[in-house]
Amino acid sequence: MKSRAAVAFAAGKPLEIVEIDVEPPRKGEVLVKITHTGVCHTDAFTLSGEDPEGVFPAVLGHEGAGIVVEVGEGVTSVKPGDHVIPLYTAECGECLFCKSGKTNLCVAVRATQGKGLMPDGTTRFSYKGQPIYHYMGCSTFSEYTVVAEVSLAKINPDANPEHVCLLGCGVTTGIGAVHNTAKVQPGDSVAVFGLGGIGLAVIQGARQAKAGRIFAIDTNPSKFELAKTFGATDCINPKDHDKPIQQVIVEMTEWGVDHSFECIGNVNVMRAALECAHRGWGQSVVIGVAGAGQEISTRPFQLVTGRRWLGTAFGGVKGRSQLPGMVEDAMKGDIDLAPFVTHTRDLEGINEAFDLMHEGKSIRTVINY
Ligand code: NAD
Ligand code: AHE
Ligand code: ZN
Repeated sequence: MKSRAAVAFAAGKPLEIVEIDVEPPRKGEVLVKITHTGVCHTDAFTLSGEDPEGVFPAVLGHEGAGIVVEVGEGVTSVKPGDHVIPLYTAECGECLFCKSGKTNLCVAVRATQGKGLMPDGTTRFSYKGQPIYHYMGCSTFSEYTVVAEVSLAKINPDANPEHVCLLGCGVTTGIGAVHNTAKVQPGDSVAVFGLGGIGLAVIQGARQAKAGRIFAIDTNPSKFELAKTFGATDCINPKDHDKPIQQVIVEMTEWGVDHSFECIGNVNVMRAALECAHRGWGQSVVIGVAGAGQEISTRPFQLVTGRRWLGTAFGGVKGRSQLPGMVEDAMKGDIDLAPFVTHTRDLEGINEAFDLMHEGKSIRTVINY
């Protein structure tokens, strides 16, 4: 079939809106009509050429919501008409990782997913006879996409897709990082570095966890107003200080914060986030994705004296078993998604969505097909 898609033909180039060919779903696969998709910083990261797994040409996008159109052989958990959220972290329930009960990092389709391919090692997308690669197992920048069955969460059809698409990545990642990774407790102090969709979701999660002081840090002060409405108690622009930001926070708290979260993808900020954690027990969660070849460092003494460095993918959330419940939470108002959607555009406006992100003007632009 034909599908309108925003194709990344090469790194560093704007996406091109073209009509691609989409093959039917094969065994264990599902054809999904995407109705809405967010644009996450990770899409921009991969488009920039910094992603070691970035392959081109590709259909990017991984923060979507849609409706099942057709299922391939053997698919039993979804049927045409079901409302779904594609998952870049699959949940097969059978692999070592799923069975461990310790992690959401299912490996069922991860190897081929990282190469831009379906689990059988081929692609369902082409343009003028040339293959187009998939992305993160989702490719939500195409109106019709093919996804592995294990990479689909079936959700309440009454949910607002313009909002719950954000549970496909950003909001789930931030809220999950607070509850599943850091396990923030009532009264704990929290520092959030980077106030985009991820950082603001961390703040929302911290408020749910009844955190005490919540420090919101960004070099763009226009983010502070929304951060405060989500629950930030102190907003800090590192540019307003001569001292390193970790020193500023340690001085404001005496010994540092109980939890810090890096939501930018900057390895220097990751160090600052670790070093503002409380002596003896403070922990720092890396959420941001850093470019190829970049590494984190700190004095080992920071760890010797009791700080812990953690990381999280998709907030530790198991997509098929836990995401439907988060959609229900959003429908009840326990997760507030509306403030994240600062802009909406049609598919033709997708490059503008990237511009708004880079200019610091948006939290999330949602593409409405
Ligand atoms: P975003 O671009 O919307 O937000 C980033 C924020 O960081 C912006 O407000 C920006 O002003 C701020 N910032 C930039 N440099 C800064 C600095 N030096 N100090 C303080 N603030 C600074 O991005 P996003 O969509 O919120 O994504 C954030 C990061 O999280 C990205 O690296 C993305 O790839 C990553 N991410 C990771 C996961 C995961 O599962 N681990 C999931 C989603 C996104
Ligand atoms: N491909 C990159 C890593 C990218 C990365 O870390 N992705 C996050 C999700 S970002 C969502 O916006 C993630 O979940 N990683 C775990 C996984 O299995 O992909 C690289 O460095 O190769
Ligand atoms: Zn994302």
